[in-house]
Amino acid sequence: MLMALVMLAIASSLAIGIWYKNQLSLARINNLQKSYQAKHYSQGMLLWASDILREDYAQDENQHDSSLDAWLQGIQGMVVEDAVLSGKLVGLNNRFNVNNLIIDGTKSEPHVAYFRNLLLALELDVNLADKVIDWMDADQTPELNGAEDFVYLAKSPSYQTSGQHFKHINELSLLDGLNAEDFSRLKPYISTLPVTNVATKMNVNTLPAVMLSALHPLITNEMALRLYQEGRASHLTLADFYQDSSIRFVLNDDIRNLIRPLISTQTLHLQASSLVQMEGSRFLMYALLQRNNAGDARVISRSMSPYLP
Ligand SMILES: [Ca+2]
Ligand SMILES: [Ca+2]
Repeated sequence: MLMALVMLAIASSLAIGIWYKNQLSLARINNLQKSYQAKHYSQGMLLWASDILREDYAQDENQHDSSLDAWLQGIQGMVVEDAVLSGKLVGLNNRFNVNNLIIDGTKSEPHVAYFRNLLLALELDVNLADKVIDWMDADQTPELNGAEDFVYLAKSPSYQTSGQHFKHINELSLLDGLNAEDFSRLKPYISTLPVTNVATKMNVNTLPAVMLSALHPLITNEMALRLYQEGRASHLTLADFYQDSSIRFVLNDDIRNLIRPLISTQTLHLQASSLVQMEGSRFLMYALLQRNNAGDARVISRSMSPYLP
């Protein structure tokens, strides 16, 4: 009798074990199916984004972008077969791309000058520019106020410079002399977009006033605020920007040529985010898009976390 009871107990625990295992693999398959489906929806939304961006330039003979553009509205809560989809596009050319400081292996002087002005305007240590350059340049010769490996190797724990462009904005927190408070002050104004032999440009229509004033010491805070137009600036071309009444008589041709390589009236880099909601699961995905002059966007990279903080 006792033996029979023990056998029954073993058999039923085995049965429960098998049933549990089956349930687990069913749940796993279900999850896998869902994430596969979510990926497809997210790719669909990227196609939608690239259509919208192409259409945006097709309908605009000046092919310019501002904070008033329709593509900024995104889509919210679109119901499809088995999911609810939301998608959003955010322009990234409203920040200074620190990777522009080294173009094609060489220091880019207009960008170095701009970054120094920006640091000054933000009341941050201007020597940081040299440290950013040393972090990226291939040599071990420090800039005047820079820091190469010997500075970082002396720290505890020790580490080294990367000798290449920044991959993520948080990498800057490793820079010598940049404390957490200063880094959080700088963070909203910079990006780490990939560059090869061509610098990325800042869209003057989407730059905050402090970044406009950093373009040149002759642009005062008052002028920058008028240029900014409370975020509604929408200059069609750079010529149009230079003709703005607030700076027209201040910037001569030499100054205009000096800052021309830094700026444009286009937003060519964007972050696309997609949220797919399916029976209690949420899938949030991000992609970095680069647009060509015809407005066509291609995906440079994908990520499960946002490109910008
Ligand atoms: Ca270096
Ligand atoms: Ca160096």
